[in-house]
Amino acid sequence: MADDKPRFKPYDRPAGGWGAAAATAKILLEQSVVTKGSRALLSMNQPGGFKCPSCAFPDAECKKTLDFCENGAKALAFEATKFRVTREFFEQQTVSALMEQSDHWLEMQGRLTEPMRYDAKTDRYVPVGWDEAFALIGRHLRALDSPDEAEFYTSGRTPNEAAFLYSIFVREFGTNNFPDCSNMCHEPTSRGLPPAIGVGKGTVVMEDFDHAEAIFVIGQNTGTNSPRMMTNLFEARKRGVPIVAVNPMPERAFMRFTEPQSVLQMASFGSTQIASEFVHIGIGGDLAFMKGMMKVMFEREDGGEKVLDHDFIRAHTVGIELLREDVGAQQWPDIVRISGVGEDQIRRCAEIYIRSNATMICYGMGLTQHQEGSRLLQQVVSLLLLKGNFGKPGAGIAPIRGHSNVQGDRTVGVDEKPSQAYLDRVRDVFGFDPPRRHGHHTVESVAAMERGEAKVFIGLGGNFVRAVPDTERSYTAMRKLALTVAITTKLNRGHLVHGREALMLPVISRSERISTAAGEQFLTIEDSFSNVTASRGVLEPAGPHLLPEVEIVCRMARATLPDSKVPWETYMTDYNAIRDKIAEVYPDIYSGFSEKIKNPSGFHLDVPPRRRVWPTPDGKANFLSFPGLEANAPVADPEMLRLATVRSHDQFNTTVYSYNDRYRGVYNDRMVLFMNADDRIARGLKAGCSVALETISHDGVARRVHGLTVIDYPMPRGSVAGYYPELNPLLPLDYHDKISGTPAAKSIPVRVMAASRDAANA
Ligand SMILES: Nc1nc2c(c(=O)[nH]1)N[C@H]1C(S)=C(S)[C@@H](COP(=O)(O)OP(=O)(O)OC[C@H]3O[C@@H](n4cnc5c(=O)[nH]c(N)nc54)[C@H](O)[C@@H]3O)O[C@H]1N2
Ligand SMILES: Nc1nc2c(c(=O)[nH]1)N[C@H]1C(S)=C(S)[C@@H](COP(=O)(O)OP(=O)(O)OC[C@H]3O[C@@H](n4cnc5c(=O)[nH]c(N)nc54)[C@H](O)[C@@H]3O)O[C@H]1N2
Ligand SMILES: [Mo]
Repeated sequence: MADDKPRFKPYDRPAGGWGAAAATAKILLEQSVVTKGSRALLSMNQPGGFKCPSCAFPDAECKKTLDFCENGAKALAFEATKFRVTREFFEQQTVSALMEQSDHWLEMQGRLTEPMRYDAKTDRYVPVGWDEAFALIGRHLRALDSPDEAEFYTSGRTPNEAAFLYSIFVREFGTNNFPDCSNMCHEPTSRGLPPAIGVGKGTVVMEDFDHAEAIFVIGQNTGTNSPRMMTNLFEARKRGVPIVAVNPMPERAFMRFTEPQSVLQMASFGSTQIASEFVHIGIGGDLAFMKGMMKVMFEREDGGEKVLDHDFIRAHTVGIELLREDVGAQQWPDIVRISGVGEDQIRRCAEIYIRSNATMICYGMGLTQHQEGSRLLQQVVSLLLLKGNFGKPGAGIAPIRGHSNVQGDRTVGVDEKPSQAYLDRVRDVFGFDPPRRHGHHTVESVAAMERGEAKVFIGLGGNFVRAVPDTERSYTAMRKLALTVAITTKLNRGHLVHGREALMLPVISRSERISTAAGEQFLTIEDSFSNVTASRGVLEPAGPHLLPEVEIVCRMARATLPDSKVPWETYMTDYNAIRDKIAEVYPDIYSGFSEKIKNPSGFHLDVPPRRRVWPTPDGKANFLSFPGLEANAPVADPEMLRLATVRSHDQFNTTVYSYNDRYRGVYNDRMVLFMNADDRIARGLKAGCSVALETISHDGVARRVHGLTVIDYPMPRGSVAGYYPELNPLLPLDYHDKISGTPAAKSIPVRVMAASRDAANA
């Protein structure tokens, strides 16, 4: 718990700059890794070094001698920490006692050092040998009535080599049950974009920032979650490029930012206003906002002006008529009411868009995590298509991915709905018949556990129970399992909420060296812009008993599949042999992998829309229809507020580094509710009072979170925000995007319940 009183003090300094530099130094000190951490930081994102374990934003093409940010340094410091969780630690406390500790406390205990097995008799984790651990996994998996009774989760820090082998192992075992962190994240990108442009990835590369004439950043907190992208926005701003930030929270980095890489700004305490246009959108208002922009464009066309790229539309697209009809039917008062944005500002943004010959639209969870996230993204595509913003320098769609290799994991086979063509390739390359029926995504896997149909859960990284919706329900579901396995670096809630038997298997992390019988090995990852680069750890592993993720996957496979057709022994030691197989399974994008990866800055995986080639069924880019203005089902309840669950500046997903959120001015507390003062007053609440939130739903389940301190914050009326994962109990499992299954974590309908005596207005 927080050790001090909660404090709210608006942050009046720029984001980045000396504040970030001071924070970086403090973290290295706290984790007692100043020398080791600083040395490692010099290798991070440099040729011959390792890839930052934090976000998926690409490297800066070696332009900088240092390429990391405060939050990358944080991720590294917490990975390289001197603190250790040993067998003595587990001797001293039961799992039930550990359950009482906060997520922050669990994280602070340090790196796991040896494999552990849950002992039900003593309610403690006890040491287990690696061989015994793999044998236990093999026994459980082989005992299942059907391979579909197992769920194989992946979190996006896993490198390509481990993820590829995992996907082969699980398919040879016989299921496509691949719940993945991406299912809660950019799955609307993976599922929504292919019908529109033929690929489920972004279409921009780093150089596009240098050629863009306008940049929209929608629903993304860049300064906190992809800080290195601020450098690109800063450079673009210096060139006079308009930057439109669309967000219900006036995130600090868009307002004022000091570029830590700029000697001049650092020396002069200067800062730059990054957003030339800040659009203070209501939660879920983006569809209406974009339709408003399109309406302006069609109106201008009707008036005889030429604002659309007609040549592009004629040559490359189908379906504009339906879009035009739908947009024409939308009325300004509705657009303004639902978006929460004034008509004049929407017209101004449309003007910026019309004048620009090359526009990039970047987005994050503020767009994906809605009930119609996938279809919403298809309208981002429509907006871009209207001006031919694909396949030219400076233009395109830019989903800013989360985990450092989440995109790569999907590319190399972690996919619960694999294509038949891919399965044919796996069959031809490996000589076994992979299962053809589709498997479970994350939400479906929790439902399967709940029904008692799933028996085994294996987590290759991540903190599944804490990341998924409906916390209590998910805990109960998880506890029904026969075996849970966590392949992991550090202690988290997912190890404490476990099956009847449980294993904790510690791994060598991204920043650490991997040596096998065949010598030192490197790994590869794919960033948000589809660049594949090598990652070589430089630090000694956190302990002598840790194993690389690749080896863990190979040994699970050997223990489970005695008659396997795959040479696991070879892959365990020689990672080039794995890359050769990746090249065979994906010849279109990965041929010559082992050669190409020798290039110090890696190589780019082909994204056909960059060449104006559309791998859709009709070979065209499609304007897909999504009538109306709402990205979430309207709720007829006058008390309703839309809740967005967001990240603070001091967390990485479920990992809580501290209780502060510097840029939003929150200190010593995460149980806060950001609310517009008028919404508070309208509910008769005092500033700073404590409230409970309750989800508005119709399934008869009461979902409440108590003890939230109300903070008067510049939120649009009707929109509130608080922190993930503390507020996950409010997110119903079934409240998700229908196409992708992604939980609508940014638009939970809630009502405020006055929770304590001081709540009523004085
Ligand atoms: N330091 C750090 N870096 C990270 C992570 C981390 O936890 N910490 N997580 C990584 C991962 S896995 C991911 S996916 C990314 C996440 O990076 P982001 O996408 O930036 O994640 P969030 O904090 O969830 O919030 C996104 C933003 O959406 C806004 N928003 C909420 N609702 C709406 C809406 O209806 N419309 C619009 N336009 N905006 C809205 C919020 O105010 C917030 O600014 O970051 C990655 N990088
Ligand atoms: N309400 C709400 N829920 C959300 C979100 C939200 O915005 N709101 N965001 C969603 C999103 S975008 C995501 S991506 C998910 C995140 O879901 P996950 O990816 O499951 O969660 P993380 O917190 O990133 O996982 C952290 C754990 O990964 C392990 N780990 C760290 N590094 C390594 C490594 O190198 N190898 C291995 N094997 N393990 C490692 C450590 O044990 C650490 O505790 O949460 C989702 N849930
Ligand atoms: Mo994510």
